[in-house]
Amino acid sequence: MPPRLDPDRVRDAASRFPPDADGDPPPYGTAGFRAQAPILPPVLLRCGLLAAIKSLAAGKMCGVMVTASHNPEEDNGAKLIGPVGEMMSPEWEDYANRLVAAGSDDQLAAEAAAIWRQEGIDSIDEGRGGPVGGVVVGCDNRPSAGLLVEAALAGVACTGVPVVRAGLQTTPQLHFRVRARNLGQPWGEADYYDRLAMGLAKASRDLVGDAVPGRWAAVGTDGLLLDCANGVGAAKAEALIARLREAGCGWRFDVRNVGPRGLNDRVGADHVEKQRALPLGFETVAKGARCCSIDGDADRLVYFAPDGKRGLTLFDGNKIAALLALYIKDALKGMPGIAETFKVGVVQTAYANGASTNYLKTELGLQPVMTSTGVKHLHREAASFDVGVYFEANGHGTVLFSNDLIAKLRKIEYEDEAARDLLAMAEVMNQAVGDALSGMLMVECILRRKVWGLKEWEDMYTDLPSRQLKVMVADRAVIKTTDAETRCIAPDSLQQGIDAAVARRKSGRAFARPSGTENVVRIYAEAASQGEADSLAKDVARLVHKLAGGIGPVP
Ligand code: 16G
Ligand code: MG
Repeated sequence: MPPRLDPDRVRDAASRFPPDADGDPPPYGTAGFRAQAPILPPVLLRCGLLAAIKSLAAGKMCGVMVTASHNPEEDNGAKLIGPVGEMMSPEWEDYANRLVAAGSDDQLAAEAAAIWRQEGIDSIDEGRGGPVGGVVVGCDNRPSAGLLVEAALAGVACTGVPVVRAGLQTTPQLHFRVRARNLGQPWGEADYYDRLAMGLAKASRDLVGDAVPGRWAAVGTDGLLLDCANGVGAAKAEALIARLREAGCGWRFDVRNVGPRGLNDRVGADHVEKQRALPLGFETVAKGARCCSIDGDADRLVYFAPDGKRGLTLFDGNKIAALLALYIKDALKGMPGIAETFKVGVVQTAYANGASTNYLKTELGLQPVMTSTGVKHLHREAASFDVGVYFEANGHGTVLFSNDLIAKLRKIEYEDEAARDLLAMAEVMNQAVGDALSGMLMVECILRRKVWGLKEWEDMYTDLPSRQLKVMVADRAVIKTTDAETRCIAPDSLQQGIDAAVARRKSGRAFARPSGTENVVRIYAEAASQGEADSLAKDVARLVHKLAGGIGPVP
């Protein structure tokens, strides 16, 4: 029977997963829905239903990932995945909000039918829509995942679209798999590990013609300690490492914080980046050891080295982006005459430390593009380049390669080593979304290829001292920003106040933006000294508190 929207099934499913009387449903935030798990079953039902409608409209597979990323274990959420492995467009975010706002069973059936019609699904024939895709549903390792996955599956079932239960997945794995499936490529979980392992073998030049012997062995650097935030990434990192071993890779990995309890609790990329503190379980790690942290759903990556005094040296998303961009620039030097025809770009947000932006400009001759916070914004911008590196300071990011460039590189790969290096990088770096595990392999590969320790990486540039604060407000929407969130246009006079505070500091820069995930206003400040960065952040926090209806004490 062809898929169809059965209003009775919608009503029936909605009555099995009714809205929670005590909690308002969350709005679609920066990266999907996130809330306390008990209020989410009706939201997941709606996400499943919407993904099924999207899949019918596109004639392709779509996905639902049940996760709340780096949030506490009691939270959960949903990330929706479109047919090219991308995050949903703003139009579909609106649809998602409409479905979630439909409180009663009848309202939901009516709203779903309206979207169904709006997308012209009844008039999509096999010729236009192609074969029906389906919806793949995955989840992280939160205890609430089981019920929420069932709710999502019930939503898909309202339409008769085929469903695939992917079980435990990292978010980037699920994005990768949706994209691969729709490109007609192998798309099982094992295919994900294969692609990364084979890509890495080529990137490290071990399995290609003019291999440098022993590249798989550690060159001048020891193994990597990996903090998995007690999340789903732990088991997946172990599976990946097992696949690397099979391929002959002898690199040493020490996988820690493998769960199942303590998800994101003083561990993981968010903790390391925001608190600048060692994750639990790393207290006795030797000074200077190469360590990295991923977050609860393994789409963020930061590196760090313990400083021997319970603190650390951080290698955040900007440092990772700089390393990747340098590697790409070096590869392009090996392709004179051709490289000039490629458009290489780096995308950052306002959180990028000024020193990183300066490095990209002055050392690499790149002009970084700034976007608003949130992977979807950076990803879209990066996709406009032939090679687009994007990273948020918090460790979300990847490197995208255009189809055009891949085709050009394939034509010359047999005679051109640099072309092979770039093609290998495109295999290692997840082309659907930022992926901590794939980023980690690429960083490891580059450090070994360059025979760099952390010291050399650290010395690429020195971050300006910075400080982040958050201000509790009654309604964060009173803050309105422009220019990729670098300037405030409301409330009145806030920006003038920030400008005056910045002008009083050497190399000062500061901004305030409403969070997309919590009801707070976030403040970022940097300056020539830590003291000035701290006092600048405090000044801006005071202004926001005063002009934007702050609640409680000024931070
Ligand atoms: C989400 C976003 C991340 C962004 C962060 C900002 C994705 C997959 N994740 O974690 O990109 O940096 O939100 O949070 O898009 P904020 O708006 O609360 O500062
Ligand atoms: Mg995450």
